[in-house]
Amino acid sequence: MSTAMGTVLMEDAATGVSLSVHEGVATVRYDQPHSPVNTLNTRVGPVFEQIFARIEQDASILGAMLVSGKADSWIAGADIDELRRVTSPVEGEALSRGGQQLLNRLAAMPKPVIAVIHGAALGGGLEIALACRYRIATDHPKTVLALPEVQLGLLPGAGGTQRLPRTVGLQAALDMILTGKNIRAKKAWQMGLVHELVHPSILHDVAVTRVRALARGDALPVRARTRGAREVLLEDNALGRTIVFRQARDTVLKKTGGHYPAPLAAIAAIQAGYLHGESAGLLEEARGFGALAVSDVCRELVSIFFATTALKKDSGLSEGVTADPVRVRKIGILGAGFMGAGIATVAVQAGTLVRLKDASLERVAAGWRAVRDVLRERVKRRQLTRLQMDDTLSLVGGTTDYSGFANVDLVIEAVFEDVAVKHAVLREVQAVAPRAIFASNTSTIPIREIATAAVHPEQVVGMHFFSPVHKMPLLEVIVTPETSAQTTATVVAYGRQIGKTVIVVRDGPGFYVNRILAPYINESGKLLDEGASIDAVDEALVGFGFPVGPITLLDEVGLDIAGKSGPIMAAAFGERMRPSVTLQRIIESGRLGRKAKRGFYRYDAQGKRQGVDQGVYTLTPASGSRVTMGADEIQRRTVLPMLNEAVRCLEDGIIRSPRDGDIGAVFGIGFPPFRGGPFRFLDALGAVTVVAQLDALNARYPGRYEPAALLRAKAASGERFHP
Ligand code: 3H9
Repeated sequence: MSTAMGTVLMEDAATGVSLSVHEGVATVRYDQPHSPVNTLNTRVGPVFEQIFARIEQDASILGAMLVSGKADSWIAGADIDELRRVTSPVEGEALSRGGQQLLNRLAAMPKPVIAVIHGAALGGGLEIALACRYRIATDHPKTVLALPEVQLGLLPGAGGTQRLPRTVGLQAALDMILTGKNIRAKKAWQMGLVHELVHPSILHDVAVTRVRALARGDALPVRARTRGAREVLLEDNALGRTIVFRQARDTVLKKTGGHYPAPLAAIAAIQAGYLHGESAGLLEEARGFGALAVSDVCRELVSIFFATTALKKDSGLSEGVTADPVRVRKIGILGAGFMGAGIATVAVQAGTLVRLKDASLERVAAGWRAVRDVLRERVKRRQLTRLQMDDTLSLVGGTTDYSGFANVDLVIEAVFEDVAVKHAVLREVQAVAPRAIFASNTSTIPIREIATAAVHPEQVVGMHFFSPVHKMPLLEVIVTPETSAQTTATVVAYGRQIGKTVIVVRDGPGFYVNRILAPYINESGKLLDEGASIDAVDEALVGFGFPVGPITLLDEVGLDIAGKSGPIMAAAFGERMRPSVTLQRIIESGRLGRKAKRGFYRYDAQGKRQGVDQGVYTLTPASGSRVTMGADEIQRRTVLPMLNEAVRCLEDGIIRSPRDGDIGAVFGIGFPPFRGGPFRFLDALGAVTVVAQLDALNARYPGRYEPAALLRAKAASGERFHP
């Protein structure tokens, strides 16, 4: 059969792989059926194998190009769903060996095969490209290259640990493999990861020319990778490399607290390649891949990947309810402070027009500068051009009145946390923009209470962003019984448009994230009441896997802010949320935390943290007398109430599912990703064990550790939260 692409030589409908040839240049096209992306699975491997054999044997073929049939993505790596069904290290190792052999074959092809990349080339996808003779990519924002395996608790298992360092240098490869970060097309070209960048419109034609040239044996113009003095000094000799590997290991251990085995296994595989040659490196890579594929950490990280993916498609509406989201083109933001400016920053980057309103022009200007500073930083990192920055900044307009609000689709308020102030702005907004959705970014006031001032309560909703907005991935959308389906659908869709992972929760004090945080923070304070030391508490919880300890978190958030929410939570939930004496006294003492350079810790003039402020101990009921508490005890006393509260939120219908509860905790407060989230962690511990531990604590501290009824029910039935 002949098509525009030439004569089709082979076609496998089941995998979507085809081989065609046109005037000597073959095209291997991958278009996986029923899937938005191309993945590598055990079915497609043998088909590629046959195609490579055909290319080699067919005298009419000079060389080939490997292209994707998907509009904007190349190959997204191994099929993660298939990987999670691996049951033994031996099986995982065999999978990796299979991938390595296929790509070794590709790399050894006497005829040139080139990777023609438009869209994401990730994991095994990039490993295929690395095995090709030449890589040509489009200079397009959708074209990104990465080895994100460590983010799934894995290592690149199809030769990536060997080919990448030889392609881009050891340190650049370590950086990519140990972080999994995306490399944009231009950077990929600068670092030598791809040979050539072209505009998408000429990709095909240039690729054909390159195949012909390579087949003729012509040398192609290759951009010589500039190697800095550091690279030459450290990478070209064994001693220098030993230093690089040691530093990489130290950095990984410092960053991960030893909780993530994948980066260390990747380093071991890369090092084995340098020390004993590529074959030894590949063996180590496959061994590491097999062991990691069945590890608990991998299982939890993969669960987070699938939960996040599922949330991308979730409308946020209850089952059976449908509503079309309104397209949000222009928004108003009330309050140009830290949060307001942060929201404006993410909004304009998604192309939304923003009206930023505050009481004075000075404040509006300060908000505008905050947006500009984030964009400038992106220019500095070459993620944005100056022109793009100027275009983006021009989307922010400032005002001290409601001018320009008449046609906004959505207003987000980030004004002072006072219900009277919220009511006033809500009334004003509904007068000037009656059709706009009104979203509150409050973290403490129930949305229902705010909505009492509304003419259109169905248009009132909560959008709880986390600080700093441009970095924190979560958005908690809070709905009241009166919030309309269209309001919810619109806000959820918009949250996603600005790059957030969105969970929809029901209204209630603290919503979800702050509610589960409250008993954890309070119990940490109570440990201080009993004489535990501040650093012991923080260290125990960093040891558990939180990014910072609870006492540090209080200093970071601000003690005044924590002081506001404490009484609200205690009024709503009683004993188990009552703030500790130490917490109350430290707030009364006027300490504000890091922002005022005075909190539980001391800070220098630049705001850099020094040590614990020993003066704080005189404020504790233990009045300076100290007790030694083990990390285990500290973790049990603080983490169990957080898990218990998460179950109560599920029981009360605050969250819709354990999945949302896990994602909210991981993305909102940094609950250790390798533990999968509160519900997955509960499943791992077993409800019976947790109930027994809570009962024992509750006997010692009545009313604070009473297990949630649903948790008891799970313990009795033996059911898990996740299937
Ligand atoms: C690896 O490669 C190991 C090798 O080194 C060694 C092998 C021996 N597998 O995110 P989206 C699905 S490890 C299975 O909504 P986007 C996804 O679940 C792998 N499924 O789209 C969803 O399915 P559904 C390393 C995958 O445009 C649909 O595609 N690779 C995979 O926002 C759409 O996804 C990675 O870690 C996969 N690899 O983002 C890349 N990829 O429609 C992981 C996607 O049924 N993937 N799906 O809900 C991503 O980062 C993003 O999905 C991507 C697209 C950027 C590709």
